[in-house]
Amino acid sequence: MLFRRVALGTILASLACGVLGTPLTAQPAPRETAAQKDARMAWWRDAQFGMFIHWGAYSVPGGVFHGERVGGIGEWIMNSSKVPIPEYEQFARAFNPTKYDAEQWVRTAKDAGMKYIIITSKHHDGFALFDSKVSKYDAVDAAAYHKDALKALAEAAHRQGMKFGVYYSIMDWHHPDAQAPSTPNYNSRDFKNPNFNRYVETYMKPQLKELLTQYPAIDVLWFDGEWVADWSDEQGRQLYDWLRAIKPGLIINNRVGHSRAGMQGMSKNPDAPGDFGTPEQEVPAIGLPGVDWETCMTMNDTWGFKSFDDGWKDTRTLLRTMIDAASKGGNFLLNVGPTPLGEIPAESVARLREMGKWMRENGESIYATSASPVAAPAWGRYTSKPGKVYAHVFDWPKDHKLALTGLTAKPKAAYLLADKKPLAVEQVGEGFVVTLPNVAPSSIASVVVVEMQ
Ligand code: H79
Repeated sequence: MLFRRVALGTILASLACGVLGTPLTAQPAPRETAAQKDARMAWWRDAQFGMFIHWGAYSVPGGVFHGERVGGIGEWIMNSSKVPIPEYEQFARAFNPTKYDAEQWVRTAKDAGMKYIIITSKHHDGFALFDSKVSKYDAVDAAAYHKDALKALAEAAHRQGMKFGVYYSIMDWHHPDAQAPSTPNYNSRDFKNPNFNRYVETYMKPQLKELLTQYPAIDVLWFDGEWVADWSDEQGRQLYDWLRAIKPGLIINNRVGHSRAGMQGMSKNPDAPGDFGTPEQEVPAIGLPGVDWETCMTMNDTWGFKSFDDGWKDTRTLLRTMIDAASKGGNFLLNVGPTPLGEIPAESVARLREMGKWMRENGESIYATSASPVAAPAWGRYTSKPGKVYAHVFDWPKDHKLALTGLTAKPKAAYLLADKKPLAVEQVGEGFVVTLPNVAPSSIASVVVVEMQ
């Protein structure tokens, strides 16, 4: 029976091939055991820390329209300033990043301790950074650049041993079969396009197939803009299955479906498609056992470049946020918004360098760790690995006595990751206390490794 179904699927696929050159019929869902899912998710769970890149036509105005500074996030300028489509296309035309150095971007991410990169292949504005054959609205055909900006980064990531993924917006403010007719209220939540399915079948799916088949390694698909009225969990499920049939090892976020619970980012419906939840600009209060998630966050107050946004978080805040996410079992996807010329802003580079310095010394307490088995202590956060608990001390106790709050078993040993020198552990009442040296090795987070029996 199985063989008959496969054969029928192949016939349908080849029929669709004849029309569009790509098999666009739904494939049966790949069956996956829990162990197979664990194997597929393994690199992502161990990676913990990645770079998000928002780059596109919106980087050109950089938050300024007709000489006015525009409020809100930079990549939403088309919607915020109600820019008519032909006028917005001029930003795409002007996109010409002559200073873009893909190898350098990857090195910057790698030196920061990041293990993967996710870049906007197409944001809500519809402009694609890659050379799409089903569209002229891309960096090759519509922009002065005339080059595939995504391919260079995919290749550089591949060469430097970094995992690589792409963001793709289901919502498309430029496509006539998607949200374009809603102009200039592109984000109207009740607008429906009777031709939306044509956009899905002849544009979005072919573009996704191009991304999955024409680039060295697309390890993650990171959807967004899934809240449009024309999308549903059911369509998301079909798209998820179709993508995994093309590339079985692919990891796909939960915004492929339609039931995200606001900016908290987890799916409302437990059967919704997707491999991981996507809290945006926040770390959940507690993690959920068995649920994968990744907090994405900006370094200032925008994703896409804004020339005048100076709301930079400091390195300490950024690192502690990453540690907080790790302590609850989540990844941290930290954003940069390169300039239209192709430079990662100096403020971002400086923070990434400092984060890299901390990660080189303390990465063992982050990579491949699991959520803390006990609640967060008042002085910082715990992460864990088999046989080890990592105590991330944010606030160095004045009496140098660190109470290992929540730990009920007697530790075998304790030492600072910074110097590996053994520290005394004593039992006080029901709990255990580590005697620390007078001076904290790090003002950001000093890591005490607690070895358990
Ligand atoms: O790409 C970046 C932003 O442009 C995009 N996501 C990140 C990764 C984004 N951030 N904020 N928004 C989009 C604003 C969208 C807010 C809402 Fe909704 C859309 C409010 C109501 C509809 C989605 C559905 C969020 C809450 C409910």
